[in-house]
Amino acid sequence: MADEHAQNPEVESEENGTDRRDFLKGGIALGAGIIGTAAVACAPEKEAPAAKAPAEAAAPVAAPAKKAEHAGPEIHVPPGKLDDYYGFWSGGQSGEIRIVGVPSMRELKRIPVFNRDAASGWGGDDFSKQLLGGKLSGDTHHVHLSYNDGTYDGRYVYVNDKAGARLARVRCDTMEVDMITDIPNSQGTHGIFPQRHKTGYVMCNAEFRTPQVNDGRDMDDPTKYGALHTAVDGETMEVKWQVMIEGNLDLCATDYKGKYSFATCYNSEGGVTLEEMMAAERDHLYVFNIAAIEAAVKAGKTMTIGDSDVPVVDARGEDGPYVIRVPVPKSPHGINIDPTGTYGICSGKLSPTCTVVELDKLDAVFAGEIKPRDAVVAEPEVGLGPLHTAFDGRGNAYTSIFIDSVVTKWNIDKAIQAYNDETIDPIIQKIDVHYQIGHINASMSETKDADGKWLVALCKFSKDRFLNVGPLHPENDQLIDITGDEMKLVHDGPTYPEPHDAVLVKREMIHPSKMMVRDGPRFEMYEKMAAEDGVDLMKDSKVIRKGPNKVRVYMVSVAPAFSQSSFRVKTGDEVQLVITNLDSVEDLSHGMCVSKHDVNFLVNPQDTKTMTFTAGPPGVYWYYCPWFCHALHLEMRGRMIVEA
Ligand code: K7E
Ligand code: CUA
Repeated sequence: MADEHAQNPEVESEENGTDRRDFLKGGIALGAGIIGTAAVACAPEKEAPAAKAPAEAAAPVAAPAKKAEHAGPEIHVPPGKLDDYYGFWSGGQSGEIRIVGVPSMRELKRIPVFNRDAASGWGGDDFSKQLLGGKLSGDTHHVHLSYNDGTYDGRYVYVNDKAGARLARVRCDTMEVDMITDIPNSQGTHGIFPQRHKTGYVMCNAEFRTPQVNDGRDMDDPTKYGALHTAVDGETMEVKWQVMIEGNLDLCATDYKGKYSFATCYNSEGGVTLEEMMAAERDHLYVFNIAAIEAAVKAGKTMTIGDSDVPVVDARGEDGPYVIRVPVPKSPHGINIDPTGTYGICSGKLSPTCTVVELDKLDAVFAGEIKPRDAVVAEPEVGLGPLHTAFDGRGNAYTSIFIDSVVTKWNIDKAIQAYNDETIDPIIQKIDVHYQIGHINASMSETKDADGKWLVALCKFSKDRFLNVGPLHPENDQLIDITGDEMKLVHDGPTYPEPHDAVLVKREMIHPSKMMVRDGPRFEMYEKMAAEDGVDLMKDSKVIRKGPNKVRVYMVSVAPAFSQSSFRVKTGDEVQLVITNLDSVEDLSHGMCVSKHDVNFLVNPQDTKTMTFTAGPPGVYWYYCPWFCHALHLEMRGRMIVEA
């Protein structure tokens, strides 16, 4: 049996598919047992698709009439041809961002953000070390680009670090991080979303409630805990203001007009244990009124917390001018705004439903004319464990269903009709994904230009889909063609754990530079240093003793040589290497590696990099260019002579 499996994994899929696809349902039932009433929200008998035999569940729920086979767009991108979309993937625990070409699903680049990257030297060179402040890990979940007028402006990519409560920015010309901002008074910075009417705020949610101030007080009194919804200026990366709220803030979204931001809230109970967090049947979608908050900040109706001088608006407790709470079934997760900006769709997670909120009704809610729940216009049942929703620009929504391991395609208008007419079924199709899908996104889905071509399903488990590579399996990023009436799975993409979210951006919108762009905070740092030493970074080659134990070494490189074939320092010296790559040939990167000193960094064409280290015991240490750059690449080296 085992042999047979090894040789024919497809047979195994067929045979054991049921177990594999359904194993988490058992887990949930168990969890529900512990927490009592939670069973109601996800009782299998309440959820029709789950009760079906797997083969049946896999079939479209509303079987569409037989149609001519839909050909679909070409997924194969031949050698030498380019993809249509840049996919920006968060790297999860790897702390990075990845650029993936879509539809080929080829990984094109990794952008180190909160991690140490040996290839580029990120985390080791002086600039990144300063940005990271000594931290070398992070947990990136959500990647979003800067906007103008409802679509991407091609300038920045923002990404959160849940572990360190930070927000980083990548510039799209160099595809490097230029700024990182610490979010004050926060832990578990999770959902982020930039404003979409222009490059304004990037809103950041704190998922974990903590004592405010978190300095040892109130540790055993969770009623005094709070969480912050934070506005960071997307241009300057300064924290502008925060709103304090009583519940956990999970996913984040913004509208298309610049009026509102949103946060899903699980644990409105304010619990600190699983049982406490799941006690109530309802949680909330928080809606933040940005103009009202700005007015309060301007009028000084704010406080500060601890050492932070960021103005904080206290909006805990009742609905008011700053925030309203739309009741939704317990423990919601994703909040996604449809491309027309009309609806916010809140995915149920523990409830098999998506709650559709009509955004134009929110003004009336804030005015006290209608109740928050009156803004809900639909609540379709989509499957067990709905997490996130994407859009095709044709009125359809695609929700990732974690427990059922499917993507559910449903029609928003029909769901609204079905809210008052049970005979209408808004569900168009459910397609199996492999397995346990988390995020989902469609091409341009988070913009008004959603084009309904490709859907990416980021599956948390790959199980039998790839060769066994040991206990840690790859994730499985699947590509689905959504151009036709029916979704079609067209590609499995193994990825290193753990992409959470991805956005797909038309390639015309992104314009990376082939040479380093010599501006921004990194170059300000180098120019200041060079000015202090009277050095021209683009031509000078100098060894400058800066103190009894401090040496700065300026060098330039042109393939296949460094401008110095040797330099001298003393044991124990703090040595700072400043290397400029003068080559202006596309793709001609050099680097600097110093033998036995843990010094290794990349210097791209027209770039400068610096790294600081301590010179070791007396002796000769070869430094060399580690990037294959020339026929004489191996000769591109010199001696660091360390004297006693
Ligand atoms: Cu759903 Cu961190 Cu976006 Cu993961 S979160 S799935
Ligand atoms: Cu320069 Cu290898």
